[in-house]
Amino acid sequence: MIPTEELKKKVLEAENLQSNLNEWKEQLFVYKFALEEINTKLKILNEEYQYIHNHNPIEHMKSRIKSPASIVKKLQRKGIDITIENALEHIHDIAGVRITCSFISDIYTMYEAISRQDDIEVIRVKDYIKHPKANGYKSLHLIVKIPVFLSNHVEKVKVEIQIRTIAMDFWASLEHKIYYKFDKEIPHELQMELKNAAEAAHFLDEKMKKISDEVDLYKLEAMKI
Ligand code: 0O2
Repeated sequence: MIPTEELKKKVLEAENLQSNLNEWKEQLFVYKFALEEINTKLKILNEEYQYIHNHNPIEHMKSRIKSPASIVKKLQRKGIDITIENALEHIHDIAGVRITCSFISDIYTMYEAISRQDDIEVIRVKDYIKHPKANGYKSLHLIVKIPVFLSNHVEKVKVEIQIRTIAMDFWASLEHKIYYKFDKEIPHELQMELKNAAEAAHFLDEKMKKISDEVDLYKLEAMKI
């Protein structure tokens, strides 16, 4: 049984949190505009690439604003006081875009194209493809800052861009579900199986790229005839 005083404290904390979350919603609207700008930029890059190289580097794109409740959980996980100022400073993925590409080479094509844009400032790169996480997770994570032009000022807004292949994405979505199903304590045998699956996904990425390159060679040969 929870003692009455402790229970009262918990109810008060929950009430404070709820009122914080409602205030936060108003502060987060600028992230929506940042996502709209990034989405437009990525769409243009993809179409231009298709026009010039006859190939779409982006298979699909998904963007989201992190819910205030998830922001609070992440602050708690990091051991940081729950304030909107801390959220804006320490949570880098309040606005997030996930780009899914066909091939690993497309991931770096997109990364370079994004970095070349004058108004985008890349402030952090985590390359989990060259340096996968111990569980097998692979993806390229960028934190960028993009200016949002409001009526009386310009705000530089942080956006997290995750770029991965379809195979990496398949693996990550399943791993994410398993992680939460086992309340973040995945049994050792399953961890090993996931690691093997990540290697299989990487093998598939390399194999598909090889096949695609061979198809390009066939096309070139056919043009010579
Ligand atoms: P959710 O539920 O997806 O939103 P930092 O930015 O350094 O303060 P952070 O944000 O943990 O800390 O950095 P990192 O490593 O770049 O991870 C950001 C996001 O990448 C995570 O967000 C996940 O979406 C994804 N990610 C990272 N590691 C893994 C992993 O091992 N498996 C899977 N499936 N996804 C991963 P959140 O907020 O942690 O989670």
